[in-house]
Amino acid sequence: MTQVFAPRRLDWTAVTREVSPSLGRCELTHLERAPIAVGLARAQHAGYEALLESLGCRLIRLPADPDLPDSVFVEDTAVVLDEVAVIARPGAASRRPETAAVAGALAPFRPLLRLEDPATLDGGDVLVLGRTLYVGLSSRTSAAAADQLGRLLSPYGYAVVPVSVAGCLHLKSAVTRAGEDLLLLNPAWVDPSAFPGRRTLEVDPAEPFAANVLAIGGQVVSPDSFPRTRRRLEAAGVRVRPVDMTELQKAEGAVTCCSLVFRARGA
Ligand code: CIR
Repeated sequence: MTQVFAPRRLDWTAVTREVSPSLGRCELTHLERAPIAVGLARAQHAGYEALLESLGCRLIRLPADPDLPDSVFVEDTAVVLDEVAVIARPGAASRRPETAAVAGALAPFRPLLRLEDPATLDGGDVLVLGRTLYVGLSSRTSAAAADQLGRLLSPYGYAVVPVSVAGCLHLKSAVTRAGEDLLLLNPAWVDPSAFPGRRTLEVDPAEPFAANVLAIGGQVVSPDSFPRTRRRLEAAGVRVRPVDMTELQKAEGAVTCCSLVFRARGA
């Protein structure tokens, strides 16, 4: 019998960037420096990219830059919405040159807006829920950036809500979207009452870093080092796609940071 395979639907575009050979010199805020096996980091990153492809993402892979240790963490360089993309001004000065290549990759898809000096913002601090952007006030992202973002995006119908975050690098270290109407969060790092009217699920207390998951088309990508939180997600009806991320985690990376995923249109 002839089998007919439906062509895989590529509903999403995902910008990624190869792991830099200098990843071991990454910025660190809350973790002690530990040796990173760059070859293994590359292999794990390739596994992450393959998983995104299997979830329906068309990848745009930017080349590694040996002078930019953290450039694999593309999420921090931009905020991509349906109408526009905002190029960030990362809080760590060493990371600001990362934005040029990402802006070049996004330009065919979205009109570009830019955050300007003195505002600083890492994309990891921006949680988009519908027409609301929750912006974490962290060591990387300033209140001035939340103000500027609000001014840039109000013409497009978006509201910006600043959120206090403590004990972790970014807002999205503490809370991410795990489904249409479900937030996964670590209440030690962000106050659940900052998200009124939203259904929330807490990480297992033994896995404080597990709140960062990447939701794509009804499934979530999550590091396989968080089995307890995975069980909580599955009990809540969420389909989890685990991925091995140990080396990027040593650089304070997580699953959302390694891509910019947006609805495919334009170009
Ligand atoms: C940094 O400190 O900027 C990098 N080593 C890690 C960035 C992780 N990005 C993210 O969670 N969005």
